[in-house]
Amino acid sequence: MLNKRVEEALNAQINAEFWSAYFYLSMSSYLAHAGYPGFSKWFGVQFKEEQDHAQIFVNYILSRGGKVTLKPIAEVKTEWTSPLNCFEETLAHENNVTAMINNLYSVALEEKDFATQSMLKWYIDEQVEEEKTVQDTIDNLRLIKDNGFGLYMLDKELGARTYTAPAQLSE
Ligand code: OFO
Repeated sequence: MLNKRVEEALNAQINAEFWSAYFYLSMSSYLAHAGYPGFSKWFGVQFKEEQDHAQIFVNYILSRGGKVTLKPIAEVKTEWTSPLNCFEETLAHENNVTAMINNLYSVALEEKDFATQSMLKWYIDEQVEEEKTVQDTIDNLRLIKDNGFGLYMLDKELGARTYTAPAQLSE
């Protein structure tokens, strides 16, 4: 049976993951409208991954006999100033998500919930990867600045990103 405090923290994280999905769908839409199909596609994949993150938490709560409680998803912004601005805000957001996952892990530690600690390890590793990819893209965009050809090439490169379902959801 799932500890109540852990259950509450996991439910809060489901809401945060759906907010992330909503945030990235909004960025994807902004970038498509601004004429960057590749960056838009990259954020479209991000949108799907965030829904997966939420789904994995839902499945996990249910597998432990817990109750899933879905709360309203807060509004997201719809305007940015450039692809760089989008990636900078993405990094700031992912830093916050990392802090939330770390906090969740602390709750599981305090409550001696070893199964939750074990499942959270995947998220901890995932955050390292997310932050690195976004930081690398920010570095590239800062080098390129307003160079049209550079932006065109990076847009093409990031547009090659494809979605793969995580192992936990692929059966
Ligand atoms: Fe769910 O990792 Fe990004 O937010």
